[in-house]
Amino acid sequence: MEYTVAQKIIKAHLVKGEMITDTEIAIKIDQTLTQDSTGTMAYLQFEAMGIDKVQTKKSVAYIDHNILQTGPENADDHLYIQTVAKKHGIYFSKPGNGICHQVHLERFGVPGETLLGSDSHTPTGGGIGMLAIGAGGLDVAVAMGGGEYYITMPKIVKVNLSGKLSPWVAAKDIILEVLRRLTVKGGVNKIFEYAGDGLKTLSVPDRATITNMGAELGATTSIFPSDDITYKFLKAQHREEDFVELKADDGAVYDETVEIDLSKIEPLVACPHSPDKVVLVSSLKDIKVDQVLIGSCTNSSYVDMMKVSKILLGKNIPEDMSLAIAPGSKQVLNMLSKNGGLGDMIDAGARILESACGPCIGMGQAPSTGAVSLRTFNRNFKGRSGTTSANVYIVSPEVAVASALKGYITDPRELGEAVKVDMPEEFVINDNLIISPAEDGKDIIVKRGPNIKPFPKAKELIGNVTGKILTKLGDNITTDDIMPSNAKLLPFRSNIPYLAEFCLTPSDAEFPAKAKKYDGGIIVAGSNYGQGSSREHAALAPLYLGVKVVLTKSFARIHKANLINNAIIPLVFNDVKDYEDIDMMDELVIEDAANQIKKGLVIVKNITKGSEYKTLPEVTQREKEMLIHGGLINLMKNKKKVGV
Ligand code: MIC
Ligand code: SF4
Repeated sequence: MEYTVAQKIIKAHLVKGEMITDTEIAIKIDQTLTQDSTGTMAYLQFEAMGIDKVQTKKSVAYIDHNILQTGPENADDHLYIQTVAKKHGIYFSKPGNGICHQVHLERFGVPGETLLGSDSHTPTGGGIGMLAIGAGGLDVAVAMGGGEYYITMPKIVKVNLSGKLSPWVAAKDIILEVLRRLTVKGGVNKIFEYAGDGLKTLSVPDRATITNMGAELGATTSIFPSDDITYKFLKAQHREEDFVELKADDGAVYDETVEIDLSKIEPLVACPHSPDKVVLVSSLKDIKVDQVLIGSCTNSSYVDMMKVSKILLGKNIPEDMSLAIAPGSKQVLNMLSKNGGLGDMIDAGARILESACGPCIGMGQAPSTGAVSLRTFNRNFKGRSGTTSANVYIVSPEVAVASALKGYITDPRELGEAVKVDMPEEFVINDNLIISPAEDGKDIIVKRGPNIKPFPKAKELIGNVTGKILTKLGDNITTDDIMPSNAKLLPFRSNIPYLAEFCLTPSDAEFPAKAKKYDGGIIVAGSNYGQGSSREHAALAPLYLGVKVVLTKSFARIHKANLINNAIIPLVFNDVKDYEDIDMMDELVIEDAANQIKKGLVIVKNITKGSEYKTLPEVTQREKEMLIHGGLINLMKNKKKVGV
């Protein structure tokens, strides 16, 4: 039998099920990563399992999101994660060491291994041939405890790359082209596997930019083969012993194929407010830019930064331009500072930011009212920048820096001859911001700040489920809409009662008040509900507010799993026309809900309208049990087992 790269890794890690598309499988997880904004919950859940030491080959806890310390909350959470990590066998990457995905690629990722991360951009690891998947914190906690991870066996899409990128065209433009063609819902339950002659023209950072933004397609993950280019990258990181070659067998069968001729791609831009609103940069005329931000887990590698630095060399940004640059890791920042690249950026007028997520998650640098902001990031959802009226465009570093110099959205080909930056033969290695776990964590005391509140617990499903429609939403609602994140809210990621006050408020300001008044209820939405982040808070806050059911045209993968883990029933209309029949404040009832879920068809009665809708739970046998037992934690308790 011939296999693709993804199938080979899945086969080697398969613990339950068979590799049959659209059926449930469980895989063993080799490595986990967490970051601080989802990590506190994940570690609280891990502690609740009562396991002394993580059961993975390697688990790493990063601090990179909540780094603006305007009060004690974030620093308290950092201390909690640092001590809990030391106690339970987890490596700890201190604030300042960089963005989890960038650092993981540099220092920990291993081709052919599986990685589960409590962040939706974990697929960045696919750039070196890892099967790297984003998940909610509870799923990552279970994997740390040695439990398997369940997914629907995805379709495998071959992205066949031919030719070579033209000067000034970047890896970012390749993934923007895929997004343009397939949209933000085009990747659900799919793995994008890159192949073809064009592979040899793409470096590891290029590949990681592409797999990173596969998250914006809604994909389960994206992956590149592990080849000579991967070997050179690992060798330059002094990690050649981690290399294994991985390629698809000749004759491997893919479910779909996407053909991309790299030589035909031109500089692209995703317009406000969605990463799939992609057009040619050259088609946008006279758009004045107020702010340019370069960095994030998508485009903050050494090579990206050096390109930016070389383009800025000897030039000045215009007086009404704010340019800020955040190198992705301590390694990148250190190398730029040693070779003078950093000085050239500073000379040109750039503001240098800490190596962290920063403005990508609204932690500072919110643009001015109505501003145009160009970012090398991966998401431009409305309001995510911290300024609701801002217009955020997503671009490559080349387009970003050309526009920063000209003051208008600019095709970088206007700058003349393209700059060239080679991958270094050797990276500067200094891991003194990575703290190893204790040999024996028995005596380590975990420090818990007062901001850490217990997480809400779901209840067993008994009898009828009734509730009012608290809100009716459209298509592509993001987790940023459901549980907004910004510098003011991120410090409360371990305080669900506080966060719940802001649940769904960007779409419906009255939502928390209505949920409290009616003692919870039901959310109705269009397709791709919950796209974007892996934040479990987008399920925990509704759970706290008493939401029992979310009824939609379709769900995004990670958010649906988070709802089920927390026993909120995800239902999909059998006939999407029924969506039109429902109005806000209609009273719905699901009779004997547990039994209907078991049968796989749920009749939802609209008491107000006197009508009824056929809906599908679209859940596996195991997920049905979770919904009925009151979520994953209760099910594990009932079965006395880690992971079920
Ligand atoms: C994001 O890019 O939205 C985040 C912040 O990294 C999230 C995680 C979170 O909400 O904490 C993600 O992508 O999963
Ligand atoms: Fe951080 Fe932004 Fe990457 Fe999320 S997308 S991990 S906030 S840099």
